[in-house]
Amino acid sequence: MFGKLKEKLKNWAKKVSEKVEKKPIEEVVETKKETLEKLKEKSGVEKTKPIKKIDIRPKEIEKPVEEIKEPEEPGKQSFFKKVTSKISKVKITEKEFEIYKDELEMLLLENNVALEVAEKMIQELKEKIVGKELLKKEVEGEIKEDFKEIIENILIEPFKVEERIKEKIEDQSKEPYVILFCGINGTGKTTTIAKIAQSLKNQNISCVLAAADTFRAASIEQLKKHGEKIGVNVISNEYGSDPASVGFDAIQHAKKNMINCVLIDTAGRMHTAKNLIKEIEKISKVCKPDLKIFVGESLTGNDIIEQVKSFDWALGIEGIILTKSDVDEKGGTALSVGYITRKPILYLGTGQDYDKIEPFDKQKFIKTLGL
Ligand SMILES: Nc1nc2c(ncn2[C@@H]2O[C@H](COP(=O)(O)OP(=O)(O)O)[C@@H](O)[C@H]2O)c(=O)[nH]1
Ligand SMILES: [Mg+2]
Repeated sequence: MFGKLKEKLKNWAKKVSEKVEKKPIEEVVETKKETLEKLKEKSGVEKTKPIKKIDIRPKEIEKPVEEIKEPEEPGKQSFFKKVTSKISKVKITEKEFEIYKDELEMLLLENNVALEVAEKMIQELKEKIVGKELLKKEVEGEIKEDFKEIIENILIEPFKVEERIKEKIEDQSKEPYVILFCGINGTGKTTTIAKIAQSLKNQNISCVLAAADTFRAASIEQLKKHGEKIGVNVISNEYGSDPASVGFDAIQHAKKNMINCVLIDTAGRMHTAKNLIKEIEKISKVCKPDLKIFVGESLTGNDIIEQVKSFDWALGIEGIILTKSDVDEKGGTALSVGYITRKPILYLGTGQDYDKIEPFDKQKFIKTLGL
């Protein structure tokens, strides 16, 4: 899962680190000179005086030695050693960053990170790293740490769907919690509904499924089959019947039978098909869902952003499920879609079986990227 982005980010950080280490000697000398100049300024010694005559005690050095993170024996470090540990530091200049930047941008774009997000990541990385004094061996780790922080800020924190359902059960309104699923054909809506129904059942939350995809051949049978396997009722009508009324019937069934949750399956529709988008707007108006979830494929790349924007515009989406992340080698979609839409990713679909769904976890995602 997401192996390509992980690999590429790792390689990039390594390459930058190696290139910085192999800086032309003049630049390293420059850095040494600068560091020394600073030290001299701090200590109030005239620049013309030879270095060996500089008389400064450890307390006068700008940063304490501990911050340099060089292994040392306490109390035994000579003044000379302290100076050399300082001067072995490197800095990535703005000019250098510009050279590495293009490669980073390319690898992000190639791995489904949208341009807007790639640009934001690069800008933030630049602010964090350019001009920062680092020991050579620290460069790679610093880049990874910076990426981690950047991604943490980019992704929206998801909420827990079960908790929302439980809140509604506890407020004793006797109304079921209704979730409407939307998205284009074949993304995995029906399968995801079955997975969520199974997961809710495991948590003693009762649910009923509404077969409101009355359009696609065999869709009703598909949902019924899932219902039978999981042991959950499916409310359906004829093919071609009004999907909003199927949703409505399922809600009535839930109210009558004290069922906690209604999951409404809908027909896939292209986000560009205005009449079908109108149809799902009607389902939403009739069924008044507590939660509207967009289901999209992790593999899709930039197109998913256009899809979710259209559904959001028509319905007001509150969360996203990314399916097929198990077969997504890239990983950038997850990074982009949440940031651009400002909607949280709630779950990742990780396979075809009922248990192959995971609540989206930012920290876990960051770890998957090797950061
Ligand atoms: N590998 C993988 N396949 C999935 C996942 N979710 C759904 N699928 C498959 O995607 C195909 C389409 O799913 P379906 O639920 O019918 O999509 P729908 O048209 O949106 O309802 C089916 O073959 C599913 O088994 C997933 O997370 N991983
Ligand atoms: Mg379906």
